[in-house]
Amino acid sequence: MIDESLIRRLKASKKVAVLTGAGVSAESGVPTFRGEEGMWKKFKPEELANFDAFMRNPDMVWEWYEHRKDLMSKVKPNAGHYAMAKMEKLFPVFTLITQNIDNLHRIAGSENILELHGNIRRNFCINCKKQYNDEHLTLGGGKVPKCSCGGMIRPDVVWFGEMLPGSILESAFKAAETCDFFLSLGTSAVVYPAAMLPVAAKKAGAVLLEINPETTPLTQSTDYYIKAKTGEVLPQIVEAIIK
Ligand code: BV8
Ligand code: ZN
Repeated sequence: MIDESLIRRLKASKKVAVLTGAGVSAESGVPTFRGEEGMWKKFKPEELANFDAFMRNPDMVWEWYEHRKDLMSKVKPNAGHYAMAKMEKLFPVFTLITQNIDNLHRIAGSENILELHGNIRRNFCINCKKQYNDEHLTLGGGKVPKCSCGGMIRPDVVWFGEMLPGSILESAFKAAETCDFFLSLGTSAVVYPAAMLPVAAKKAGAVLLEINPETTPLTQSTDYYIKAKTGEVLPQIVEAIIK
């Protein structure tokens, strides 16, 4: 049962901001990073999601991303993504900040999306920065593709040790620091600077809700913590606001 006061305070909000993590896509079949079945169990982030690993072994890193591109092209948004898209229409100001690179929020119909860690459908040449969408590349060869200038092409995602896109991060902090209500959904809240956003929102006076089947380092600072899957509880929250 969702806390009455949570719904009342959410309904009364004019500006809402949301941070989503891999947990929101788990019910679509996209493996998370740090959960039990998490991807990082098999790989270490330092081995794959960083520029040095790519330069040391471009084909291996590229092949890992081809595997994830293939997986993400086959999955569909789940009820949690659709609930987020509906929620966007219920508030005068609604900002969806995502750490996910799987494009599922966009496919589910969300519009105002800040992609903090990039998007796996996009790629660029490390030499001349020319952009290549997946449809411009022949995937599946397991070999890093080459740009017309001869440079290697990499996925347009933020690797460890890399800066997040400046203007996107700035807009995310602005949304967090000016919202009335902040939802932290399906994230382990351990990757920075994204993990600073819910804390910044709380500090600026927002009501802070976390939805996650596991507690996280953020849980103790929340106003509300719902121990549940986002795909199950987000539609109930949208239902309750519309009523
Ligand atoms: C940077 C790449 C520095 C794309 C990823 C302090 C300040 C600044 C940086 C740091 C800092 N401390 C440490 C750092 C370095 C590092 C960092 O944070 N390390 C951590 C691990 C300690 N940060 C960085 O390197 C960042 N860059 O700051 O650069 C800099 C500064 C100046 C100049 C130059 C450089 C870059 C961070 C981005 C790294 N890229 N991915 C890709 O291949 O995917 S990170 C990776 O983790 C993903 O992007 C993912 O989005 C992100 C966060 O993970 P989550 O989304 O939370 O997923 P996770 O599996 O962890 O958790 C899932 C949760 O869902 C779980 O809690 C689970 O219980 C829950 N769940 C499961 N099922 C459900 C569910 N919830 C709801 N419903 C369900 N059904
Ligand atoms: Zn190039």
